[in-house]
Amino acid sequence: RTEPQDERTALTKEAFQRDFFNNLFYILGKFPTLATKNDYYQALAFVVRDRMLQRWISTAAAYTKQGSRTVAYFSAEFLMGPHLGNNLVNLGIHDEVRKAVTELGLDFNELLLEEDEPGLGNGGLGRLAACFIESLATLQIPSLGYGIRYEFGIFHQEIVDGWQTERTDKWLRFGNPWEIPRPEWAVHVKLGGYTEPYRDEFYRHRVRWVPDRLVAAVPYDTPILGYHTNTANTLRLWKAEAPESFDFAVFNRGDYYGAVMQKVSSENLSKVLYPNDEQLQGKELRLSQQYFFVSASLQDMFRILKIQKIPVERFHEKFAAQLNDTHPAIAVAELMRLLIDENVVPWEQAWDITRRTFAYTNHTLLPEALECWPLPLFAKLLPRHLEIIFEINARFLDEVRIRFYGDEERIARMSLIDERGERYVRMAHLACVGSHAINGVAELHSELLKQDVLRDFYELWPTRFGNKTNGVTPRRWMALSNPRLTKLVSSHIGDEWITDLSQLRRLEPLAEDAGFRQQWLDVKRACKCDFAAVALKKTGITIDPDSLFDVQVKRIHEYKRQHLNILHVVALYHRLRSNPNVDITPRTFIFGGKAAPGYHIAKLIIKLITSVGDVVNRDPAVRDRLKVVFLPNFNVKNGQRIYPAADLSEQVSTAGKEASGTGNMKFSMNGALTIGTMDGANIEIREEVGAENFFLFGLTTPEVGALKASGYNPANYLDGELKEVVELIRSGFFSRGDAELFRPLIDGLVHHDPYLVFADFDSYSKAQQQVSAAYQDRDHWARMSILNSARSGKFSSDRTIREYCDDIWKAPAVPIRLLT
Ligand code: 26V
Repeated sequence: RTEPQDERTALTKEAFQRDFFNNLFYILGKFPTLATKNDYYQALAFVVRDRMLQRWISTAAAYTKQGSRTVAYFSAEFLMGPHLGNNLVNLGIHDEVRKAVTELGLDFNELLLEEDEPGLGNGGLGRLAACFIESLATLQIPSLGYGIRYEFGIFHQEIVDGWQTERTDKWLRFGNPWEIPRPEWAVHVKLGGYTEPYRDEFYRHRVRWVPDRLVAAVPYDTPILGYHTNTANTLRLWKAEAPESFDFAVFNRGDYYGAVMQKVSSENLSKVLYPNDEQLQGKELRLSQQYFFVSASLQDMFRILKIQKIPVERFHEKFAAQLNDTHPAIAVAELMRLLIDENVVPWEQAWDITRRTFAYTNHTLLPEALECWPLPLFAKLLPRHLEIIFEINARFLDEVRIRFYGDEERIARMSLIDERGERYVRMAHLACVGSHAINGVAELHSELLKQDVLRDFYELWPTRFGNKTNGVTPRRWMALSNPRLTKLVSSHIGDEWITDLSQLRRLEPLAEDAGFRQQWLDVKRACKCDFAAVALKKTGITIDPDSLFDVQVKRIHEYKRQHLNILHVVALYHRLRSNPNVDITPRTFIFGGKAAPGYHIAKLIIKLITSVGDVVNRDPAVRDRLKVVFLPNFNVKNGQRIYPAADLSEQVSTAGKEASGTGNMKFSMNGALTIGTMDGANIEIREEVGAENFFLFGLTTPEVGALKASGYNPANYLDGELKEVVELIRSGFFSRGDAELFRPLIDGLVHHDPYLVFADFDSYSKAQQQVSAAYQDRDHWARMSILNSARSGKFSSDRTIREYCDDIWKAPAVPIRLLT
């Protein structure tokens, strides 16, 4: 019997209420007087989970029976954000459940906020993975997300005295109702030790890897619902545990305490997510994490082949595996090892299977972000993989040698091993060589990959390169986070836009409808009021919902140029102080984002933002016309409240540095206008919404290159307003007279300015004047805002995933019939 008991799955308000109390009693062991808000949240979560399980089991049964072609999305990060609201939306029971809960006298939104979000990612790359698996489910594509179940996700940021401080993210503290552990499918992952050749029972030459450590990988499964479909796919995250059966005594004869310590250290593997922009090179634990989840996932895929009775030689027909950046690139060597050493597949055939299985997405051009592992470390942790990589490299370089006769420099550049000094394994090269498709994440980025970072590989295999412009899911980023806008839009064009975002185009004629424009502005204002309440609660700062909300939320990084933004804030302040009656558009500058804990300049940028805020917000001469808010702990949950409230989206990276950006898309969908450079997906957003609805500024990528080549000297730009701004900061005006505090930041700009903040300042400042003028004409602004949203259809992750499916994965949809 696969039939569920229908009293646990009925979709009526009465059933929701009854099951809610049953869960409080039977699962949480509480009664209302003692129940906390979190207990109520969990009781509700289990109401919803019960209603997902039939879909989940039906989906798994269909895929197993049909042996469906399956996408395996390999990612070290999945930045899922809270599940409850999204599951309610995708099940189509959001409003009914809200009513049921409200009727019980509980605050529905407050319960949703109780969920500790799984912040298992740093930013764009991890959030992209989350949008992708949601789109895959909505498009009914069989797929598995494979990653790590970090016990501690991205750190929690607090602002103390204007500085960022980090606290550990204890998201599992109260348990996680969305996951089901599957210890019966645990696998062993080997680490360290040595290799030795031997002859098997058929006298064949084989290699044995004798590890010095084993770690158990236990899968924890979370269902990922498609929107209004029966599909519920699986996110499978691995937790590291000490293996039960491993005989440590063999390796630690008599050393009982040593063996116990090894057990403890096994569990460290999935303990914590590394923040990016952190010096990772040489961090053995990070490489261990990568290998841990990749090996566990590939072993899991072999297990699935076996139960579906598919021979290992057909691995690539069953699975398309996507490498989300180079973090899982060791998969190329691991699949080779599993095929050759454990399944006795000959090298040539194993290599063919491997290449047909993998495709690689690059997410950054920043040279410091390209992963390289010191050879000695690699050899110590993964001795067998290093041998396999040497063999892959030898064969690969033979191919290069023949194609580019005599070009030894090219061979050194392309080698999987960097041998210019200390030797390193180059993970991006391993990913390229082991993949049949390679892509960037926006048009410009994909072009720059071909011309720049991966140029040699492009010259060798031009047809393998392509572009897949990023997208975001309209379910979370509109339907869930902006119910007012959703209601307004659906009342005019129906609700098909939620799964076919191009239909938003049907709003275009309504931009000319004065009544609609007023409704549009009313929605925006209501979202701004909501956010103002959040900002007041979290920062104590009162903001005016009628001011222009100018927002920059993203990781803090020099290339993203939050300092360009704050310099402009200081310039406006300076104008106001120099001429108190100057007519300026009232603005609220909202910042949010985390700096990597070891990235000192990024942390100093946060301190500068909060310090400027402290002065500007309190100065009576400003008369509240400018406010600066740094909203602590920017994460998915906060993002859901910020994007709908924004008037202006700051996308101001140095041209050529931001691979794509995805926040830019969330803003535009929700009716914010963009002030931005010709970078990443900004270019494509501008192309879609029209140049007249976008505030462009700054140097282009070729101009950046030319300026740098000609010997950029930032001091040449230090005149006029910029000079006064810099002097004001330097003087200690924003640091209680401490002229030293911001010195590293200011001196860095004046003498080096690697991201051309000064070169772009003037152009930025002029574009900001156009923004201010445009905002005065409310009617015109409303038109532009509507058109931004109406023309954002391209940036649905459904479109992106369709392209991956058609061009790379060749994975057809498999509709699910519910088992009854
Ligand atoms: C990593 C590191 C590590 C060492 C120091 C500097 C550094 C800088 C960045 C990174 C992260 C690289 C991967 C990443 O998150 N890329 C982001 O991917 C998004 C999704 O494709 C894209 O929208 C962002 O533009 C891109 O920065």
